[in-house]
This record gives sequence, structure tokens and C-alpha cells, in this order.
Amino acid sequence: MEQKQLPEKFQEFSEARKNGFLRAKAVKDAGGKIAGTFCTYTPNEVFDAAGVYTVSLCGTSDETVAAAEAELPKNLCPLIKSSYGFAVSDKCPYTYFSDLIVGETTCDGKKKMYELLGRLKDVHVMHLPQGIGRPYTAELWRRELEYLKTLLEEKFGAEITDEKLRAACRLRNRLRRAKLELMELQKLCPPPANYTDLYHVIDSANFSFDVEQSIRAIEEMTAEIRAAYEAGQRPVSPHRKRILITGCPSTGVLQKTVGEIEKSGGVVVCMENCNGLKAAIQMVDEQAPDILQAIADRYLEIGCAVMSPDTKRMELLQRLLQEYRIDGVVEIILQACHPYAIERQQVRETVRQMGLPYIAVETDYSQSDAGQLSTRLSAFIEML
Ligand code: BJ8
Repeated sequence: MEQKQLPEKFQEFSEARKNGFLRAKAVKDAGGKIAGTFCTYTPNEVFDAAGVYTVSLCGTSDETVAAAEAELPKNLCPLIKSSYGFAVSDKCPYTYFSDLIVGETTCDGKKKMYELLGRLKDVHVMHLPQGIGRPYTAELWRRELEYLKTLLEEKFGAEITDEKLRAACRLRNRLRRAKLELMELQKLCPPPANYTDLYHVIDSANFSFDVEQSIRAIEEMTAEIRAAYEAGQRPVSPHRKRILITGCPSTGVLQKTVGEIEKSGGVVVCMENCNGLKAAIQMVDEQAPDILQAIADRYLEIGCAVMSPDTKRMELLQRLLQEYRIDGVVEIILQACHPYAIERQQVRETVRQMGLPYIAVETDYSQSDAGQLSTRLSAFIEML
């Protein structure tokens, strides 16, 4: 049988979001339970230990924004409008199949949207403490995890033991390591892939309903990309400028940002945002005597602009700028996202202190600014 080439395999991963619908249906037909989630702070291990599958419900398309705007303000982040629009217009099978939706009190827009969503579906909101550095923050978040644990046990008749939590931590840590190893290939000069390709491999795990299978698929891709590189394949020119992406989640604007950068002489070697390293870089301490606390602690290590102060994001950025030998930073800000729009000042200072150029682009899920974005991004790359 003819071996598939890497581009064909990347193409298969790009279909994962669409093909996952069938897997979600199979899960439901077999009596499985699904929880829809929205955020990197969602403690997946607690759901795994309850035998409940998780799937991301973050909207990434402009298609349902108009439906959402019938109830939500126009001047709201597209991720929130798209997500709510999918729920209210019944267009997202993942939302439809979800037995429970779990959100967190991150930004005000999401927090208030969940209240409306609660009229359509069973919604549980975890109260994320945002005061990093307080002596009781970890305790507060642990209490929220305990509350979630009890809720899942009661709703789904599950028993969540420490052993199950520990096993879930081991599994999720393996998935994170697999993703990290793949992303870290981009440290090579020149990098072995365009990020638009790697992105789909990483994102596919959100829709697989089988963590073991996701780990295997990602590890296989890492091995193949590495082998092709060692055999001399260089799909990316060494003259391309090495770009780090930071800011808001970027799936809904991937082509007009990352795609444009890669068309204009740049290559994204690192995504710091929730679609990339930030979501995979911290591990749970599997040996910790109090495993629930260890899970809580791990999630509080995530740097996000909803935290105050958001020192963890700045520390991670500084580290990544060096490790990935970055030439320039592009920050993606979704329109009306106040946390990231305001925090851009600190990011710009952090990046410039390291002697690197920085640009922020504010955009939404429509195509109306695609031309303008392309011009700005290619001018930025040219200037590097
Ligand atoms: S951990 S980045 S997934 S909160 S929805 S804050 S874009 S206005 S998504 Fe996020 Fe969790 Fe943080 Fe990551 Fe802004 Fe829009 Fe709010 Fe957003």
C-alpha cells in the first residue's frame, strides 16, 4: 500500500473537528456522557475520573454571530458570540450532544453568556479565583474542584476516587508531553513545518473522545516529521522570520493571521496562546499526596489576561522568546476582548525589553479586514 505523505496526513487532521461529530454520536449511542467546555482552566482530569468525555465548544466561525447578536451586544468578543450563536441556533452537534456544559468565571463576557446559555442547556460555572498571589487562592480553586467532583458524581452516578484522579493525571500529562514534543520541533532552525499544519494535529485532540488514540496520533506525527527532517527535507526556508503568536485563542482567525504570516515570509514557530504551549506546558504532580490539590495547583499555573496580576504569562513569554529564537511577536486580540486588549501594554514592554519587535492586531471572525490584516502583517515581516 502506498505510504501517505506528510501533507496528506496534515490534511486528515484538519478534518478532525468535522469528523468528531460522528465520534460524539457514537459515544452517545453507546450510553456515554459528554461535557462541553470552553476554557484551558477546565480541569479535564476530574471529568476523566468520572468517565465523562469532554469536548471544546468554543465557536470559531462567523456563521452564527448574527443569531447571537439577537440577544447579545454586537460589541462583544466573536468567540463568545459564535459559541452562543451555535447553541441558540442548534447548529453545533457538540453542544447538542453535551449532557452538561462547564464554564469558568474568566472574562465578564463569557461569565454572563453562561447565564443565558443556562436557559438552553444544563450549565455549571466554576468560580475561578483571579487574584494570583493570595495565600488562599489555591484553596479556593480546590474547593471549586471538589464542588465539580460532587456535581459529576451526583449527576452521572460516578464515583471519583483518588486512584482514578491519579490515573487521569498520568494520561493527561502524557497527552501534554506529546503535544509539547511536537510543538518543540519548531525550535529547530529552520523549523520542520508550518504552524498552520501543526496546529490541526494539536487541535484534533479536542475532538477525538479517545485520549490514548490522540497521544498515539500526535507521537506518530512527531516521529514522522523528525524523520523527514533528519532525512534532509526542509519544507520551510531558513530565511523565514521566526514568529511567536500570543494573545487570544486564534482558531477562528487562523488563516487571516497565521496563514498570512506564513504567506509573507514569516513562519510561526511558537504559539504561546491557548491553542498552543500555554495549554500544555504545565504538568500535574502525579505523586502529590493530595491529588485534587495538585490538579488545582496545575491549572492555576496557566497565565491568562483574566488573571490579576498576570505575571505567569509574562514569565512564560520571556522564556519562549529565547528558547524559540524569536525574530518578532504578533499578538492577536479578538475584538472587544478587554483583558487582552489592556494587557497588550505589558506584553509590548516585555517583548521590547528583550529587544524584539512587536505588533498587535485586533480582529474578529469576519473576512472584512482580511486585506488590511494581510498588508499590516506583511509590512511587519518585511521590517524584521
Ligand atoms: S485561559 S484565553 S480559554 S479565558 S472569551 S478572554 S477572547 S473576551 S478565551 Fe480564554 Fe480560558 Fe484565558 Fe484561554 Fe477575551 Fe473573548 Fe473573553 Fe476569551
